[in-house]
Amino acid sequence: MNKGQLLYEGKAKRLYETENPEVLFVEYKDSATAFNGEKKADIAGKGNLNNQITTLIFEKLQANGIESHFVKRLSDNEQLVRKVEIIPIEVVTRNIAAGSLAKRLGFEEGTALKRPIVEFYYKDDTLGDPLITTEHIDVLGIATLAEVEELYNAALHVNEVLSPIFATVGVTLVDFKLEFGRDNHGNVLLADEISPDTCRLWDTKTNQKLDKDVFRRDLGSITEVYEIILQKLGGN
Ligand code: U5P
Repeated sequence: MNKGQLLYEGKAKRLYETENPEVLFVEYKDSATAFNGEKKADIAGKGNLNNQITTLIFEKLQANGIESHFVKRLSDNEQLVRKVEIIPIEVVTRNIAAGSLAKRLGFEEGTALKRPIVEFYYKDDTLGDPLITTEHIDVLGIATLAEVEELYNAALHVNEVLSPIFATVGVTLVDFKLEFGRDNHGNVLLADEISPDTCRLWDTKTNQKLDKDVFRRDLGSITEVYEIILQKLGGN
């Protein structure tokens, strides 16, 4: 499968066409960004780590009956995925209060929530990815109500599968962000990546942060902690 024309360059990945109109080539970049792109750095090896971690997670989800756009990993920083049109909603699921939930509602970071919460954010850099309700999504025509329900249920299902996978290797899945897309037939499919860039992962015993908060908050080397996650998930 050859890399064709560059279709899209995001903060962490580049997407290329292939000769197959249903399949795209994804290249993971060695860049880290936070706070809507205000903080940026090039971090050697990060693309490789996220490509490997995302691969392992999508494979584990598939083994548990959750399909995604993932087709296969091709190299250190490249993978093939099914082509979808991304729905501009970030679906965030939370088990423990942290990040913007702690900040916005005054929860103490680390407070266990009595049940998982699913939130929707409108993916729009100029608006700063605001929290958005089901009604906003419907009225703005971003997705149908049936699709919103599908995203909600899919997010909880992913949480049910991933939380115990992380728990058995001593990691707490605090929260995570998912993205979905529509394929050529209009089916909604889990897409993008699932990695320490898009999840909060805490060492269950020590509460050490093993995710992008290490970069956001200048807590040390992110490649060191991403490497720990990769090892724990069975990578090498
Ligand atoms: N998140 C992303 N991308 C974003 C915003 C948030 O992946 O643009 C992830 C964070 O890494 C965290 C979760 O795991 O969504 C909730 O983030 P926050 O709303 O607490 O900042």
